[in-house]
Amino acid sequence: MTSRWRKNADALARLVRNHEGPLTRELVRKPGRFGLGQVPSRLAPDAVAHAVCGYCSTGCGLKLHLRDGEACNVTPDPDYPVNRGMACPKGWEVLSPLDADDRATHPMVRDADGHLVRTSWPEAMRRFVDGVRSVQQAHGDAAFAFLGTGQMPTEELAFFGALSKFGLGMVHGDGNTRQCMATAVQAYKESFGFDAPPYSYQDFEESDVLVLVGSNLCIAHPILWERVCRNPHDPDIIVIDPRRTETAEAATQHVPLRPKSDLTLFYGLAQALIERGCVDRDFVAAHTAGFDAFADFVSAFDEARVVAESGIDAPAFRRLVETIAQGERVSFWWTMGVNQSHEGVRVAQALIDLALMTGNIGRPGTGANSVTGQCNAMGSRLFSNTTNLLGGRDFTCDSDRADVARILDIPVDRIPDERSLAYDEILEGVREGRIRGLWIVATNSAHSWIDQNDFRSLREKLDFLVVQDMYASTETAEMADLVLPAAGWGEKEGTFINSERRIGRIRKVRRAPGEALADFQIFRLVANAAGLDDLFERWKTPEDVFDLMRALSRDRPCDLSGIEDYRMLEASGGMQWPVPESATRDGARPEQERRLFADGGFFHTDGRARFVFEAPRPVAEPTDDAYPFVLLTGRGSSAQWHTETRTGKSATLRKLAPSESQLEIHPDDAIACGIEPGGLVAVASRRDRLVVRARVTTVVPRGAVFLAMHDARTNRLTYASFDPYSHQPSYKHAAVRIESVTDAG
Ligand SMILES: Nc1nc2c(c(=O)[nH]1)N[C@H]1C(S)=C(S)[C@@H](COP(=O)(O)OP(=O)(O)OC[C@H]3O[C@@H](n4cnc5c(=O)[nH]c(N)nc54)[C@H](O)[C@@H]3O)O[C@H]1N2
Ligand SMILES: Nc1nc2c(c(=O)[nH]1)N[C@H]1C(S)=C(S)[C@@H](COP(=O)(O)OP(=O)(O)OC[C@H]3O[C@@H](n4cnc5c(=O)[nH]c(N)nc54)[C@H](O)[C@@H]3O)O[C@H]1N2
Ligand code: SF4
Ligand SMILES: [Mo]
Repeated sequence: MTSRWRKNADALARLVRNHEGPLTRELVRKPGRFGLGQVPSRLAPDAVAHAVCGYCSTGCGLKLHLRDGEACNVTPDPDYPVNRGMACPKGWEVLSPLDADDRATHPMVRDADGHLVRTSWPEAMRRFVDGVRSVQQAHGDAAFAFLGTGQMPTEELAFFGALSKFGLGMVHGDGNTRQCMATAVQAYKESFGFDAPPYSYQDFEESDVLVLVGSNLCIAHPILWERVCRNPHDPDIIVIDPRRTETAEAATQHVPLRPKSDLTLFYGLAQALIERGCVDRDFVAAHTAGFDAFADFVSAFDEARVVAESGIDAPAFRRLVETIAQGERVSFWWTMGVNQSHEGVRVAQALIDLALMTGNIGRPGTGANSVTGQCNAMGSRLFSNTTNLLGGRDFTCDSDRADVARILDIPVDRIPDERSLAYDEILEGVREGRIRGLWIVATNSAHSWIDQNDFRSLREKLDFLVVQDMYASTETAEMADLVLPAAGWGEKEGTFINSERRIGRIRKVRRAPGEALADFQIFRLVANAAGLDDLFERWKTPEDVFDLMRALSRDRPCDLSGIEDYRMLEASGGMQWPVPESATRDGARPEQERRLFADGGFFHTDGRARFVFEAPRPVAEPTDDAYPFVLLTGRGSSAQWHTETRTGKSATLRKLAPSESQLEIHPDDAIACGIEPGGLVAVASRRDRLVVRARVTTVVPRGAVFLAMHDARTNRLTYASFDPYSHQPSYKHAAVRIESVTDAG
């Protein structure tokens, strides 16, 4: 091990010397083993390292330019198959947030006076283990739960989930992917038999009709939009969104449907396509089940009903039908406008139904394609060990548990035989006193969860709250009893899985500040402090865990077993699952861009995809005379990321983002409410009221207003309702009232 970067490690060694124990002895003797104060010696000091970006699920390849062994600059990788030399502002600025002043640099514990004060790692670990054990002893093992993320490497997610459940005896754990992808997961599982987004980004370039539903690609996935712009077929681009977003503006057709009327629209679309004879009968007969019942069901959705319920006029609806009917390679793409809905699973499945019935799947430029959100949402779906058992398995299935026990070489009774509660159910457990402790890692729940006033009221019901984050200043860290300082992207090793199922590598090219440790190393410390070294004997490095993931995925739809090591990944420009061993035998390599279902075979045991459908349901909080507007929320700009703990620390990104949050409101509504452009306006729901500047614009339709989620106040207004199948929060519908306020008010 190189000793060049020992300064921090020596400081730590001094700090922990007084707390001799098995854990601290190793930290003191071999701090490098925990990655402390070091960047990998394998990289030449002035080399260029390659890594995928740490923000969105596009997964752009970046070149990290090193000086004296540490990254000092970033450029997009021209050879990476995803972005081909492009990056959005967040990618260019990915290093800046690492240098922020408010990084968590040492563990902190809440003292008797209620202040968070600095402590040592050994003491932090003691507190951690005591805190977990005392809750579990008093209230049972299941009384401690965890909330994770789609923003850590898969190796860390797998370790976190395995440690919590198989090691510490927790039963319930979920993550921020519940807020994001749960709907797509559920939809794919029911329709295809496995959670498998079928596409490759090449499909953006090969379609002749692209249908983007509830997806503001220009803002949220700018480089995917660039891929659309490279499409040489002069495609029709249809954006289905109540707002005239940047993406809608750039499209060839904007379908401004009424919020939450998607299901009626898509069933009506299916009915119109059936009437026109657009069904691919051969495909439907050979590869699907349930079409006749579906056709029968949608016959009630005629044009008049679509027009009445969605607010789209008849000519616009006919043009939509016509465009799709004439398309030879039609692709359907959806994001949060679909997933974050009270009936999102059925809406996603309506898009899958449309693709299946028209035979638009498995061929170039087609598909029913969920665009993921966070850099590793896909990794968390497969390996976070939360609601699915590792590798997309089922906790309640005896043979699945036996497989995992055998592969990991652990006793099978270490694996819970019940399904984990979802995020919302875990919080209900807190409310009812069944869950008394939470370990929150890499998600800022106290900003991002729906209905914040309610969320915050639950804090006092927790006996012990641990928050593990890069920053000590997040809304959630400030509520914690114990804060564990984590290294971030760029300060650790591992892999992410992007939207098109591509596994890409991230690299350690920076020292983490102070005593912050990679989450992986924190999990090792926890395992050690809890006396679980034997159980996690094989989990020493991220690459060890990658090997376990290969074994866990063998012969499953998400097979990674053919990826021999990280080097193979890097040399191939990332690899899309599945990569079975046969695909890389004797030096062979799979094609660089691949889609699923080319052979029409789906993952249900009979090989057939299912048509799934259900009658539309009313929203949970409809508008009325007192609260006449629909509040929509979402991404504000390409320079802002979620709760802004990272992007808010880049001066460049701050300049690219609005200087304060603004309420988008239609000019007619502004006039009716007496609101001036740029004036202050109060937005009130039944839960709270906040004052913001008005942005008077036709981006939003009459009757709806929009607030970006980046403002911590936005979720004080949202209404906590959920899709019943996916438990995903419906962030994009709450009833609000608008009032003008004077500048003094
Ligand atoms: N710059 C930036 N990029 C990001 C992120 C970020 O925070 N900042 N976050 C990442 C993550 S985790 C995610 S999940 C993605 C999200 O990416 P997107 O889903 O594209 O972003 P949103 O703005 O949340 O929502 C998309 C659109 O849904 C529309 N919508 C609202 N209600 C409805 C409806 O009822 N029907 C339809 N059809 N549309 C509706 C909204 O008007 C909005 O324009 O972005 C990723 N990329
Ligand atoms: N109103 C409204 N609310 C929404 C949405 C919406 O559209 N509208 N969208 C929802 C969606 S799709 C999402 S994905 C969520 C996102 O919600 P969050 O997950 O809460 O958002 P982030 O700001 O990305 O939080 C990630 C946290 O992890 C920390 N972090 C980053 N990297 C690391 C790491 O490597 N290790 C550790 N330990 N910490 C790290 C960051 O500092 C930050 O505090 O928000 C949801 N909330
Ligand atoms: S599009 Fe996404 S992955 Fe690409 S540079 Fe921007 S944030 Fe990073
Ligand atoms: Mo998300």
